Amino acid sequence: MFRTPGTANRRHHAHGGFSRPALACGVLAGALPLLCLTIAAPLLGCAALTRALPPVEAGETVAGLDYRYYEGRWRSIPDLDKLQPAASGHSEALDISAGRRGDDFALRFNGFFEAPKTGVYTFRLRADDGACVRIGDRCVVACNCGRCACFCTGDVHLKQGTHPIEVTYVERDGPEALELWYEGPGISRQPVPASALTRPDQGDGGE
Ligand SMILES: [Ca+2]
Repeated sequence: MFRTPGTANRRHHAHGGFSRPALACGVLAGALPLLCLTIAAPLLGCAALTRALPPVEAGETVAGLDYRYYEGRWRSIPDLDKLQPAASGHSEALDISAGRRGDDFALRFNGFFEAPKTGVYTFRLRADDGACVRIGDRCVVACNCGRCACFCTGDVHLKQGTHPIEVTYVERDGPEALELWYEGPGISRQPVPASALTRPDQGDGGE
């Protein structure tokens, strides 16, 4: 049974059970950055989940994701469009070891997510310190959890096929973590496997 679209960005504790409603603690990113917070989807310009996103023509793809790495000290995910990456490359999946140091960096992963069937997909995100997942033009889930072990959850209605995915991540200090789980039509809750993620083939043979 899948939840009704439009209930994006709920917050759960890592070991099961619902926390207080997400909006009860939803604030703009950065306002209280070290507390466990869920960012209300509308505040991030997230579209209502009312229609299935159509797939895109991805062309030739290979396994993995493209990433860009940024250095700086931020309390929440910065506007990476305004920043120059310090490095870039490819990763097999959402691998934050692409960061070149332990603290004060951000990563942006881009590629494609393969939806094997049309339906509602639920994504569960845990990030230390913060992260945001976009699919197509939708902000699916975002959290600015700091060091707490909670998952933020969001839904997106996808048509079968290939969809652009972007995951941004920021690490300020202390431990770091990024986990993305999903469930959907015919898919039980599990970490998003590398096999569901691809990137454009840039003629490097996937290297
Ligand atoms: Ca951290």
